[in-house]
Amino acid sequence: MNALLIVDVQNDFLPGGALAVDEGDQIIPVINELQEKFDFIVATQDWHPAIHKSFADNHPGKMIGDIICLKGEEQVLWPVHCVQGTEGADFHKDLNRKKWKKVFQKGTNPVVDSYSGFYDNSRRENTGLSDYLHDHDITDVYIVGLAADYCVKFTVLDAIKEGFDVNLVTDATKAVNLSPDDLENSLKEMSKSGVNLLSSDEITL
Ligand code: VGL
Ligand code: ZN
Repeated sequence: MNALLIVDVQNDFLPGGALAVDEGDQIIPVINELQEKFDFIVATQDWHPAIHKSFADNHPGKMIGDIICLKGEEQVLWPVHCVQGTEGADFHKDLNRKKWKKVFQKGTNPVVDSYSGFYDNSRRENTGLSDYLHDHDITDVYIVGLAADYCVKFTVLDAIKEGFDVNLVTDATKAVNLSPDDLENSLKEMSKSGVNLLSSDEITL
């Protein structure tokens, strides 16, 4: 059975937000149209406490984009974003949520970041997403959302590791591109791992 997995389509990742992804809003109508083709839809939500250690502001003297070591993992420092209960953490108002079965929140542990919708970056904790999909006999996952070079990429890679057939809908994702070739490199990395890249109009279920 097929599932649509919508990653982090939240105000802070959209134009005007704290960690805005260029043209991120362009994927909203594409995702809404795509939702009509699916019966099983779940979403992830970046959901940080204000004291989260991925925020540059919580490291005096450090700047956005600096890389530090956090609990043994390389950590990019981000602007304050997706703080629990704030408008920035909310889903975009035009994103249709009527058919969503469940939202999986991530990044709640203040000392570990969590890009993937399945596991935190240290792989010690999981969100329950994998069990939830397996329990509902989901075999094929179609992934959309933000950002292609961070949360979408790591969600895709984990979905493959968890045994799903994974499709990335390329016109329903956009990248942060801290470096200009981040999107291209991410697509290459995901392809090597076995993701199927396709555009939304190619999806006939
Ligand atoms: C994300 C950076 C920090 C994402 C979340 O959703 O891609 N990126 N937190
Ligand atoms: Zn985050």
